[in-house]
Amino acid sequence: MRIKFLSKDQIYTICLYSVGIFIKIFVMHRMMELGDNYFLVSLNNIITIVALLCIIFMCRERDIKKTLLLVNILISGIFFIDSMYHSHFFTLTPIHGIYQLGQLGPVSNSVISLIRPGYCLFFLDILILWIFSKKKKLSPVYISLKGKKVLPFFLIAIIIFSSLLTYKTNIDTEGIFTPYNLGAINYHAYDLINFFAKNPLDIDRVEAIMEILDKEEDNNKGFGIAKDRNVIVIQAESLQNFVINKKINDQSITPVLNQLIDKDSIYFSQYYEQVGWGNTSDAEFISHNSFYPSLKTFSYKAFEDNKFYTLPMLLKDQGYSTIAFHGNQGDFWNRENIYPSQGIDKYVSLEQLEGEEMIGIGLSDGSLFEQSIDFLKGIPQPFYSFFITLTSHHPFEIDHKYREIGIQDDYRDTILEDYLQTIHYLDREIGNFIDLLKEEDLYDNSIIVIYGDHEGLDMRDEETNELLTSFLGKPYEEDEMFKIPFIVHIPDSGLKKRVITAGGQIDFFPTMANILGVDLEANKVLGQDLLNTKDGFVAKQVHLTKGSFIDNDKIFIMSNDGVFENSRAWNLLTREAIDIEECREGYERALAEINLSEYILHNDLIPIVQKEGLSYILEME
Ligand code: GP9
Ligand code: MN
Repeated sequence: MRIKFLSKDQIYTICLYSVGIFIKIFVMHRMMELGDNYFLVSLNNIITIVALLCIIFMCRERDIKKTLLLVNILISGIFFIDSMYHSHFFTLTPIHGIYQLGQLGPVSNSVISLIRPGYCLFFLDILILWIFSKKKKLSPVYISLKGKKVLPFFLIAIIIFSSLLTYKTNIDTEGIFTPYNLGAINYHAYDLINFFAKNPLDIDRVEAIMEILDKEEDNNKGFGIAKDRNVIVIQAESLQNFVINKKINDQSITPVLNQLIDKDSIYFSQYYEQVGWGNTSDAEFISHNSFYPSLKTFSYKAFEDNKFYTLPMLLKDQGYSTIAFHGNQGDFWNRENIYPSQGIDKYVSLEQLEGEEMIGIGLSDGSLFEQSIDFLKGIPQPFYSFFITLTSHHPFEIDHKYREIGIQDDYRDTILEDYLQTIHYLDREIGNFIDLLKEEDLYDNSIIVIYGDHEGLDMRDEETNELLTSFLGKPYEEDEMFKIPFIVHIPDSGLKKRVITAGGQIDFFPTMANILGVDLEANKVLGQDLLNTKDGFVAKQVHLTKGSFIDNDKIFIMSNDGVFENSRAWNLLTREAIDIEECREGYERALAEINLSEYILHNDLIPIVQKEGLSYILEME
C-alpha cells in the first residue's frame, strides 16, 4: 500500500518555496571554501532546514506557505549579510553584531564597499517564486492525517542523525566549533545558544598553565625608568609594523616613528595585536586590562557592568589623573559608559571638540592632537592620557593635499597606496604633536607611547596580498599582518633598546607598570612584563581560530575546521614548516588562558583576582 502524504501540486509548491534554500546553503559553503568538509557539513545544514520544515508543517498548518516564504527571506538576508561580512572578516556574522548596528553610521563607507551585486542572487529564487505565483495559483499546503502521525518520528530520526554528525565534529575538534566545521546555518544556531550560555572553567587545562602564570620574575630590568612622568599613549589606527624603517620610492613612510625608535626609546619589534570583535575598542580593552577581549561580543558591551583593575586605575592610585581623546562620537563602542570603570576619568570625544577638520570617520588626527593641548595643560600632573587616532581607518581615504608620498607604477592608486598615505599623514601629525608638546613644556617630563590597534591590510584579500607580497619581497602572511609596532619613547633617557621577545597587547599593562615603576604582581594579570620575560607568548582568538599562537620562534595557525592536526605552523625566521606536534603545548596554553580570562570576566571576578591572585580562581571551583 502506498501512503500518500502530499499531492503532486503540494510537492511542487513546497519545492518552489524550499529548494532554493538548499541550493543557497551549497553556494554559501562554496563561498566560504569549506574544503574537505564541504559535503558533510552541507548535508548537516540541510538536515537542519528539513527539521525546521517538519516543525513548520506540524505547527503552522494554516500558514505553511507564508511561513516558508518568511524562512526563505530570512535565510537569504542572513546569507547576504554573511557574504559581505565574510569577504572582510572571513567568518560569519556573529549574533552580537546586533549591538553594533547603531554604530554602522560612521563606517558606512567601509560597509558599502563590501557589497557585491552577485550577493543579490541569494534572493533570486524568491523572485522566481513571485513570478510563478503571479502566473499560476500555487496549491495550498496541508498535511494529511497519516502525515501528521509520521512527521514526529521522521523529525526525531533526522535530529538523531544530525546530532551524531555534530558529535563526531565535537570529538574531532575537541569542542572547537567554527563556521567551517558547523556550516552557515548550524553555526548561527550555535552562536545564538553560545551567546546566552555561561562558559564553564576547564579546570584541568587551566591548572596545567598555572605554573606559568604564577611565575615570579627575579630581575626587574627597566623598573621605574619613567617613574612619575606624564604618560601620553597614542593607540594608532591600523598601524602595522611593516611600515617602520621601510621606504617607498626612496621616501620613508614613517620618518617620525623611525627617528623616535632611533633615540631615547624602547622598541618592541615582535609585538602583535590581539583584538576581538570590538576591534579598536578591544585593543584598548586588552591593553589596559591585560585580560583577553570577550569571545561573545565587543568587550565594552559584554562587560559593561563589571569591576576592573586597569593600568589607568593603577596609575590613579599613584596620584595620576587620567584622560582619553577620540575624534568620534562618545558612545561609539560604548566608550562613554565604560570609561569610568576603566579608570578613565575624563573622556574628550567629538562632542567636546571643534569639528574643524573631518577626515574619514571623524576628526582628523592633526586636529585632535592640536586641540588636546589645552586639555593636557588643564589637568593635574602627572597625567595618563590616551589618544585613539582615526584618520588611517579603512578605507584609508584622505584629501589630496595630505597625500605626500610620491608613489609610482605598480602601487599607484591601490589600497596599499591609500594605506601608506594615511599612515604617512599619521606619522607627520605625531611629529607635529611632539613639537607642540615641546612648545608647551609637556615633552621633557612625559613619555610618549605608540602602538597600532590592529591590522589595516588584510592578507586574505587577494589584491592586497599580491601587493604586499611584492612590496615586502616575501609572502604576506599572518605573522606580518598581526605585527604592530610598540614604541616607548622616554625623552632624554639615552635609551636605544630593541626588544625582540614576542609580545602582544595583553602585555602592555604589566610592561608599562614596570617602566613606570609601579608594582604589579605577575599573578594578577594574564600578560607578562616584556622587559623581564624571555618566553614571549601571544594567543590569538577571534580573527584566527582559538588555539592559534605566536611565540619567539614560531607561529601556529589553528585550522579553521577545528582539527589540530590540520593546522599550520612555521618558523618565523626561516619560514620553514614546523612539525605540528611541537605546537601542542602552546595550543593548550592559548586555550587555557582564553578560557580562564573568559571565565573571570563573565563572572566579574577581577576584584577577587586582585585580592587573591589568578590561582585562587581554581581553588574556588
Ligand atoms: C571608532 C573607531 C574605529 O570609534 O575607534 O573603530 P574600528 O572600526 O577600527 O574598530
Ligand atoms: Mn581601529
